[in-house]
Amino acid sequence: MKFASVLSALTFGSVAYGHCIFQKVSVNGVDQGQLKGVRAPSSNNPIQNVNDAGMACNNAIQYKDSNIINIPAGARVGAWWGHVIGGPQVANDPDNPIAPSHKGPVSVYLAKVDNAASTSTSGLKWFKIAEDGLTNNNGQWGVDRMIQNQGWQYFNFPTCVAPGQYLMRAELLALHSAYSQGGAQFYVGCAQINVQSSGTSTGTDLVSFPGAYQPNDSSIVISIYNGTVPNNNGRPYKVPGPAPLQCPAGQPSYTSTSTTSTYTTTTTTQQQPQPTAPANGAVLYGQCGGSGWTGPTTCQQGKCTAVNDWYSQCTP
Ligand SMILES: [Cu+2]
Repeated sequence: MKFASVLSALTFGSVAYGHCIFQKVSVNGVDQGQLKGVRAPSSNNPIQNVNDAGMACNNAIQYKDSNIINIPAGARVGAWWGHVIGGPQVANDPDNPIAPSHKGPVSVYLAKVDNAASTSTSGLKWFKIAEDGLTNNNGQWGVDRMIQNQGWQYFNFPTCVAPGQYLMRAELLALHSAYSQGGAQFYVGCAQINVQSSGTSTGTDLVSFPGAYQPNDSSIVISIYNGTVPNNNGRPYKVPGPAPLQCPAGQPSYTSTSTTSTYTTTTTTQQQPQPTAPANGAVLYGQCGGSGWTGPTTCQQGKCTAVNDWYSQCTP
């Protein structure tokens, strides 16, 4: 019946629209501002062709400024996703920050650039610095943790990344329709950052976007559901792309001793920031606990407050 088929087409269409856009960054709990230092499209449509040029930093960029976000190596960084620009599309939008059907991993990559505000996004060499895939025991994905954190995809910025400017690429891979080739949905966006660090690494396992992923990659063409449980049938899930950068053990985080950082990018002879010796407890806004955390559990300043199961932070 014609009416019924139109109706089901409409229903199917609306289901597919629970997409999202990467649109801001936080550094050690400090929100850097909506659309500040990021390159964002106005469309929340995914990319479904891994060879699309937009796999680097998305297509049809609508929002772009010349801000460059300072990130001290070792910081707790957040990438914020919303259903549309600004977050909810309607009041109590159930698809904000993304439709919960969109199970899958989230990742972060960096590419070293001369000028983060002006660089082209083609031809860059990227390395992965963070990923959050599937925890098998409960079928929870990186996307689920992002939703629990009100759109924030949190990760620890590696301590050993060399200072200077980078594009930081956030990637969210939705696997709900990934059972056939071309069904996986990639959401990507880039931020313009300046790393403050005493590290020396400019990455390992460098890849290109597009190029890093194959259309038939077993992490990209996959049925994640066992009945109604999205647990990949109890099997581990390998997040696509290379392994995240591993820093040598014992490298101290870059910490600024004052609230206004003295580090500046405008001087020609840059002062190297001096890493402080590992002190007693985490710095203010630093991480002080959470599942899997092996760092300090006390605070030099403030008190250690649990944000969620995975992250506790020193707050004033
Ligand atoms: Cu979608």
